[in-house]
Amino acid sequence: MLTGIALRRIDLRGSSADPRGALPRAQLDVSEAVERIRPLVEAVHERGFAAIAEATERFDGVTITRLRVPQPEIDAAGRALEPAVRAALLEAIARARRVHRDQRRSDHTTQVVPGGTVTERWIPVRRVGLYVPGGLAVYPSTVVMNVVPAQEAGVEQLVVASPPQADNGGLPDARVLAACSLLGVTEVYAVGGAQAIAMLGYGSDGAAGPADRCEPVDVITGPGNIWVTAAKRLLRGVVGIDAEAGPTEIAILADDTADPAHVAADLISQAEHDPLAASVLVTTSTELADAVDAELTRQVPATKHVERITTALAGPQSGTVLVDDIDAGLRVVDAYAAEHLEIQTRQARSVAMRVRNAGAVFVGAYAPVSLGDYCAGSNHVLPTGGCARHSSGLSVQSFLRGVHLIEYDAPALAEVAEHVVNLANAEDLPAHGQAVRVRFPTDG
Ligand code: HSO
Ligand code: ZN
Repeated sequence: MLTGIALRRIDLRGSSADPRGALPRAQLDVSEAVERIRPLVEAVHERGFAAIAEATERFDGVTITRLRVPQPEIDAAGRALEPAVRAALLEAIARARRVHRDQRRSDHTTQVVPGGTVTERWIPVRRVGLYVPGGLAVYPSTVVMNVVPAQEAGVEQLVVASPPQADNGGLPDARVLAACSLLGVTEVYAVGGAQAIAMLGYGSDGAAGPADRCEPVDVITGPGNIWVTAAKRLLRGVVGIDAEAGPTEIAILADDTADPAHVAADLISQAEHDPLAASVLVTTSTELADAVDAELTRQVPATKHVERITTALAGPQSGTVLVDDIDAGLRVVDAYAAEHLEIQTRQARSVAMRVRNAGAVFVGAYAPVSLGDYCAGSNHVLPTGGCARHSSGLSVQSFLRGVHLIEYDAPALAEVAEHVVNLANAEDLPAHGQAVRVRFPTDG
């Protein structure tokens, strides 16, 4: 028999101190994980398939005889997909496509002076590796969230990697393969964890001849557990990496107008991902805080994944923070920089517009995080662990590089030559100035 569930309370009322140190936060040490994962990443770099197969045996309990999923398996998964899930995925794809299509950027030329222009070209990277996790749950929706922005950015080669499932004959989950099929992704590898990130970053030989090898990619995106996150951090620089997207987080800023049943359901929804998931309520109302605890006590036992959810809600990463007013609440949520932030207050939109740090902001009573997880059109690959302070969620921009095209004619260069020479001399780099002067020889 479960006793009551109450989120740990942190009372910041009456305090004007920086809330940062007082907030719930997971004790994840990615830097330590980086050191633990380094030998595996190096082994994949050096020994390719053999090292990937060993790691897969050890961590996934699956013996692999090839890396790549044969096309007929992807097609078959697409055909076998349940109609209701197919319809839902197609709706999710259509909505995500509309939002991400609007993110596309066009080249822009600035005329700096007559005869001198700078054009910014937006060029997609050529080849990307999209990681789709498959541990406690399987994530066809994450295929959508990775693939749609890459396609809208114009990336030529999209590669999906997802862990082999013992109960699917060593293939990735059938719904993940089906999502690949719906999106037209043909290059799929049955490899997960840190070994998948290393394979994508360095490339690898395969077991079944040249058709089974994986060429290195230019950018790796997608969420994952601490090992995947650590491997991505290790590979940064070898390839481009999106934001660190680790165990999921939800923060809810609520006042006394919020419905405690909704707040509790939303906190539970993200706790369902992982015992390390974080659910944080920030509120001006002790009545709401009490009512949410009562709702958690009522709702949690009725969920499918009671243990996982209870562990997440009881962990040091979860809790209720009491604040004096919405201004103080905004300071707390900015300091926390949640992956997902819900605003359930009076005038929710104007409060939301004052948020500085969050991966995505869900406004009002009818925009729960789970809408954004699947069907809002927004992206669900978002920065966690405070990274929303400096990083954005996945978007078309994640797959583009802005490249300047500099075009000056002779008079335009001549006009600014003296400034270049003077700056070059000031930096004691006179050959820089000379490279301009040489174009304008003077007599004597
Ligand atoms: N909340 C997760 C995404 C997800 N939820 C996928 C369900 N499926 C991280 O944003
Ligand atoms: Zn979710």
